[in-house]
Amino acid sequence: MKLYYAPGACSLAVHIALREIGADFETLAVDLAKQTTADGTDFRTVSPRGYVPLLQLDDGTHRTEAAPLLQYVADLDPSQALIGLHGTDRRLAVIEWLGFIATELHKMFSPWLWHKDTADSTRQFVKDKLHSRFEELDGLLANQDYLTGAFSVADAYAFTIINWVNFLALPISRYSNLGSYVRRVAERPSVQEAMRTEGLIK
Ligand SMILES: N[C@@H](CCC(=O)N[C@@H](CS)C(=O)NCC(=O)O)C(=O)O
Repeated sequence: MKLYYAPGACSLAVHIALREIGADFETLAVDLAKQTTADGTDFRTVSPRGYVPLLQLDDGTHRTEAAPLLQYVADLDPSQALIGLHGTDRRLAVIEWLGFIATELHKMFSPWLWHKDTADSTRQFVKDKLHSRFEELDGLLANQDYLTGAFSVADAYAFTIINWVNFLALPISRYSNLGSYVRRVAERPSVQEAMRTEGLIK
């Protein structure tokens, strides 16, 4: 498999999951602004939508969308520890969180907070929405280490998106449990390795 990624982008979640399960894969960085890959390919020829994550499977198939890719990677591990067995409450809970993160966090941050020309009123609306989501997560994480008890692909995704507060200089110190959670996830060897590979840490 080959993961097309941009450093620190939502593709980091899939990168973390691949490392968590010990998958055999390679990575290829994409410059999203220039739409070129590190080997000089026009990214649009690989991904007409022009976004990461994109996972090239061993038969050459290209697949996108962070939440489904996370489910796919978690299922590659026979134990399915990162998602839960089919038909279990844990699996439903993990998939529920993936949907929540994709629609209520990921697509709230992106594109609105990333673009300098987003209107101030829109920016404030997004920040207010995120505040209520962060408050909810902060309350939940007062009593548990991870979103569904044990670490799952939902945590890889949540960590990746919440970590954007550091790029955007958004304060999260008021959400102390959420801050501890981000640090807890960041300490996992898979996360350290993925972030090092992406050049986010030394
Ligand atoms: N629907 C896609 C969206 C992925 C997405 O927004 N990727 C961003 C990085 S986090 C990107 O590549 N943006 C560049 C672009 O859209 O041109 C998903 O959920 O995976």
